[in-house]
Amino acid sequence: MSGLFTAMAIVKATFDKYAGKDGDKTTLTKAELSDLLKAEFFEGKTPSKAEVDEFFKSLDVDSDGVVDYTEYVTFVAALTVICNKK
Ligand SMILES: [Ca+2]
Repeated sequence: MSGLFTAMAIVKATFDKYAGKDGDKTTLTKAELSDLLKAEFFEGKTPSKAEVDEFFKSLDVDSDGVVDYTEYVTFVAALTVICNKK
């Protein structure tokens, strides 16, 4: 298994882990995104409501109130570009 494939599997598994919390595995709600950010990006610290709102707004491209897998993957890809620039 290549490193890139492993990375993609992790990206997908992370989405599934948080998206399934409310019974709908296809989308992330704001509460689920908050949990994901807290565990995966803020290392256990709770992000502020303003930070969650800002993340959610930038992820929810079509403004339907939930983040679907395509929107989430777009976000991860953007993060990868940012990391590459550093
Ligand atoms: Ca959306």
